[in-house]
Amino acid sequence: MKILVLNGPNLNMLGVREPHLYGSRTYADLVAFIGEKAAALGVEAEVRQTNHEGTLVDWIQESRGAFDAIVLNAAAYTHTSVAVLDALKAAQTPVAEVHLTEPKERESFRRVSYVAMAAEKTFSGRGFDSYADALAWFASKGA
Ligand code: DHK
Repeated sequence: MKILVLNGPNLNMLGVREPHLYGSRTYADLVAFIGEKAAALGVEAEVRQTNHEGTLVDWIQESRGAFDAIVLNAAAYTHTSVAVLDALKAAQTPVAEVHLTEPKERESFRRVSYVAMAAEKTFSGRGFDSYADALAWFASKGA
């Protein structure tokens, strides 16, 4: 099974940005963590990060037919991007939404999730383990 793991804006700043919320581990640590979890589950994970909404849209479109599933942390675009939602609907690649934090317990503007409108399931509030949970869920159900 091939899973595309997409990370949105500012996740490249992990380890530096608001460590009281996002932790002290870096984006490189996250990529290594996902690689280890994927190998243990026997799935293939390709991990990408961008700060640009259009790039996220391009990658979601390109996933169609090329990947079995998307694990998506669209970061701030989760709460703003109709373009990301439309791309997810167009691509029709099964999607799991992930977040390191629990957005619903933060500021009110984080309570809306456009990604959730297309995602099969949301995994949040468990730091890096939110990604592990999403990978394990796709691995167990066979995407
Ligand atoms: C990451 C972000 O950058 C925020 O904009 C989201 C998400 C939450 C996270 O918890 O991984 O609101």
